[in-house]
Amino acid sequence: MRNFLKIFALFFLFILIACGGKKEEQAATDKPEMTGTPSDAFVVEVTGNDQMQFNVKTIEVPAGKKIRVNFKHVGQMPKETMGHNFIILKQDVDIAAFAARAMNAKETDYIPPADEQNIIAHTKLLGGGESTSIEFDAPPAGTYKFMCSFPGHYVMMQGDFIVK
Ligand SMILES: [Cu+2]
Repeated sequence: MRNFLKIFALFFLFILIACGGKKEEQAATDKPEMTGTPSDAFVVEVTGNDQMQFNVKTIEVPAGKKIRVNFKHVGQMPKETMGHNFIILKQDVDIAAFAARAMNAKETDYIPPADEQNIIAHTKLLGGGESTSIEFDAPPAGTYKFMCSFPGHYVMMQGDFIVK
């Protein structure tokens, strides 16, 4: 009987410790989420894959809002051969001409420095499994082009970014 009580007490202690540890762990992982992004941003989830495709052809966002784009490369290929970025161009920019200039800008992740003025927002270049986030103010209402500027990708990897 004594032994039984001892074991029971040990068991009870073990549960206490286990639960205590779990609670602490949860609190630690909860923290970044609570202090992370401002809650007023409109969130858009975009992915790119090894088949050279975005998950969306059209993105609609509200005007006058802060926009957060969570961008993830859901493939496995490295960024040297299947890199993806997410770029929103200003309205008067020719997407084919921009893509042609971008091809020569490997050192800057295919964002030509001289073209920064033609871009509303862009992410860095990702390889398979990587992800990133950007935040920016929604441009004035209208339809914009989004694209990936990795050489040859824009033909398949583009769509409309609509602000209304
Ligand atoms: Cu791409």
